[in-house]
Amino acid sequence: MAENDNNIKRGALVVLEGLDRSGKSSQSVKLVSFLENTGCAAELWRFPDRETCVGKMISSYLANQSQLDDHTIHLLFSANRWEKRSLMEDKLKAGITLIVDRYSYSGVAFSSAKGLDFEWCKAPESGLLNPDLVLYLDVPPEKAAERGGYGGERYERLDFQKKVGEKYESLRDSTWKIVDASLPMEEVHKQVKEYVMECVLSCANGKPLTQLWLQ
Ligand code: Z5A
Ligand code: MG
Repeated sequence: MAENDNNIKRGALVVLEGLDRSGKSSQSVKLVSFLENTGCAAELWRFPDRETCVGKMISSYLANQSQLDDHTIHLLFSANRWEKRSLMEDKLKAGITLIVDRYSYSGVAFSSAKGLDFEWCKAPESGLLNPDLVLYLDVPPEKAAERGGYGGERYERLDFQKKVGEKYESLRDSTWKIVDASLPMEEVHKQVKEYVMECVLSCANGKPLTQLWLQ
């Protein structure tokens, strides 16, 4: 795909990011059903996609059932996105909006919080599809830790989550909208769907599909 693809009428690529337990998966599900109810074609995607061969290796690592070098797991997360890139492009061009639960920003924020070089972490993500909108669900790590299920997988520690939050801050750009995710779920949904509707309409009217972090 050329960098300056025509102003094609297409679906929107919407990414949800945020600390663990910030509510990304809950809001992604609500968004897709809201879009479907308004007659807009939409699909729910998530990374890691644990169904592929690469995804199964990631899943075993996250559950502490296997050990991998930090660089290796970083590249596996990235490969897991690359293996889905052309399908994502086809869906968007077919007019389907993709609501994506975590993307490249999680990859860079988590790996650089472990101590890997920030720019090195961004490099393998370069050339993936650029989201039209990144919804960052902003919640203090202490508050997220009080929510259900925290502590089960690798990375779910308060000190580490604070570092991840700092790395996310360095990744913000003009596609990001910061959402107050400490509010009750329905309030968060209200904010999120307004941003998404505006984005879906602008993509339906025609918008180039661009690539992430190209030099
Ligand atoms: N990772 C990485 O290192 N590199 C990469 O490239 C990628 C990921 C893509 C697995 O991710 C790990 O992989 C993750 C980053 C790393 N780190 N860890 N650990 P995952 O997406 O599979 O993680 P998860 O198990 O789905 O958890 P999560 O995403 O962190 O949670 P969430 O989706 O943000 O939250 P939720 O499941 O919607 O809600 C959590 C709980 O809070 C639940 O009980 C809700 O009912 C409750 N909740 C949600 N919203 C609210 C509000 N507003 N108020 C009160 N309670 C709420
Ligand atoms: Mg989730």
